Amino acid sequence: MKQAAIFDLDGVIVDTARFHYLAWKRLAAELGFQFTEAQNERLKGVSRMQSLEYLLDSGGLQNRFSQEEKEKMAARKNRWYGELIATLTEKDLLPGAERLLKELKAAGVAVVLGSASKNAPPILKSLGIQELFDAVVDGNMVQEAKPDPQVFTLGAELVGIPYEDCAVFEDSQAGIEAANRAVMYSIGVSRAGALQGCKEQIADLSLIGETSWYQKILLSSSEGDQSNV
Ligand code: B16
Ligand code: MG
Repeated sequence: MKQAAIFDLDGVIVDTARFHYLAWKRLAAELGFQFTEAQNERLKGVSRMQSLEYLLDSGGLQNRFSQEEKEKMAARKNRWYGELIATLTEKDLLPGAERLLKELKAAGVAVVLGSASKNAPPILKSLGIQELFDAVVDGNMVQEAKPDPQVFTLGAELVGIPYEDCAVFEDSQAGIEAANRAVMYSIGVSRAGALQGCKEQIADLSLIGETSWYQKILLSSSEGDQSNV
């Protein structure tokens, strides 16, 4: 394998962002303030504890709680989130995700997961797509959260591909920054507005054919197959 495609999970392969939002909103309501979808954008891609800091900040409650209290709040949010993700099935895969993963595998591109989520393993299981990944990096395996590039660089190392031969698919600004810091090719996947600094952006993975990355990697690999016939 000469290339790797590293996929973020929440917001790229599956729409769990709405579940994160519902669970954080419920915590905000308990704490006595409203939390909007626009405020939730800042939480995408960042770790659970950093998300909690942003949430408390948006409610004007920063520096009010001890570490122990914050850990209890994050655990409560994660319990609610866990109840929501338990309902996921393969029907919740985002458009084009499964097809692209299979196509890449067939073309000999290493397929890697690079997610900040500590819940990634049960989510992949519910979606029934674990076997499509050559390597999985999740929030349990890294010390530094996005925008630190560790989640992506570890993924590249696990499949033995140089960073410059990796493309990263990401829906969050923190993730695009992490990919760029690793000097990987960053492809934004979002319909929620422009992601700053990505090399290309598509609304969802079903539109991958519009990217020059796809033309270069997948079309050239299938032309190679033809010439070998
Ligand atoms: P958890 P990704 C990220 O997943 C989410 O985008 C982010 O909103 C969440 O806070 C983070 O995982 C941690 O998730 O609480 O499940 O460990 O987008 O990197 O796949
Ligand atoms: Mg994401």
